[in-house]
Amino acid sequence: MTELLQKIFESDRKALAKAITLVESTLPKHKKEANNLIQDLLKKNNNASIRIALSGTPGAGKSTFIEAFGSKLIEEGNKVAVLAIDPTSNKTGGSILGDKTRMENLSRHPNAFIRPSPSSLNLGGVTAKTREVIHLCEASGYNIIIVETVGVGQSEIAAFDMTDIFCLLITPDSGDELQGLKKGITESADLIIVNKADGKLKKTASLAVAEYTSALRLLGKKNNVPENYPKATMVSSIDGNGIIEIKDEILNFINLQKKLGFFEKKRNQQKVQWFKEKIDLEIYDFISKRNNFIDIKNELENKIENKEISVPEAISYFSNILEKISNSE
Ligand SMILES: Nc1nc2c(ncn2[C@@H]2O[C@H](COP(=O)(O)OP(=O)(O)O)[C@@H](O)[C@H]2O)c(=O)[nH]1
Ligand SMILES: [Mg+2]
Repeated sequence: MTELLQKIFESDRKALAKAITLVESTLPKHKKEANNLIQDLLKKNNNASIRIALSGTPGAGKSTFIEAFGSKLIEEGNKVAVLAIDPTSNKTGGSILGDKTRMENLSRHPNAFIRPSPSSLNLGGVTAKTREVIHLCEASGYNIIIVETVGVGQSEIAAFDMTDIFCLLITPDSGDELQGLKKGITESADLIIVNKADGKLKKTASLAVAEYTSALRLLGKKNNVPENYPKATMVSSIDGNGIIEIKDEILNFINLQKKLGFFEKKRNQQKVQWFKEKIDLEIYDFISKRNNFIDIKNELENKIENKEISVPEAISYFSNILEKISNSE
């Protein structure tokens, strides 16, 4: 075992941060080192972790919820890691600052680890690395991993693909999500959490829970999910009402998943997914570096933009190049 890995197992925060930097590096040398590290780590680590996805539109209260929920979990002796997949985070650079203040207790607590999304990578890259970061955190003793994501398309699916339970956080008056649910868009949710159930919004929140509950019933039973799930419930992240119930709900869901064999099954499928993502990136990298494909592609893109060439013309130009190469091989 390398010294770095030893330190990770000893819950050394600096070692964990260093390993994450290594995993996120795009240098070929680092990629190899990172893969070896994860390979060794998986041989030793037997941390029984829970991986929770928390999705929601900006302003739904994700950070506030994580602060309350994470603090509760830590109080009970857990170690909590919060990782973000947010493809928009490089545009809204300010949000990390906001998060630090909204997660004041958590961001200072020795048993919490908060890692914002790496902003310089494309989404595929972010997700492939987040999986590895999850393993690093688990080896470092974090037994509850929260993957936070903004509730939009690809990143939501990515979070779903690397966690054991998918929680959708919404505000009481967000009719959009209800429409989405009816259309099956938000059907990946195992738990719908109506946040801000306090003050003036409390009544609206309980109405929303009732609406979501009946919408979920209409959707019918989901495959590979226990009886009575997905479920809708409510919380106030500010006054803390409902936090314990949500924690129990999540643990109950995980226990049932384990009993039914779905937990193991899902994690195994996620391993295959991890491999596929990684290899697809490798293949793309390998191919695009050969024969200056990237240069040719960029040149064609420019020509299309300048109306010098039509899209089908550009496609056929590129196909011809590929054909010539494969004929000469
Ligand atoms: N009344 C009320 N406001 C909340 C609650 N949770 C979050 N908020 C507020 O909603 C706003 C957005 O919260 P934030 O956690 O930053 O949302 P995020 O963008 O999803 O991370 C902030 O002004 C919070 O104070 C809650 O349970 N009740
Ligand atoms: Mg936030």
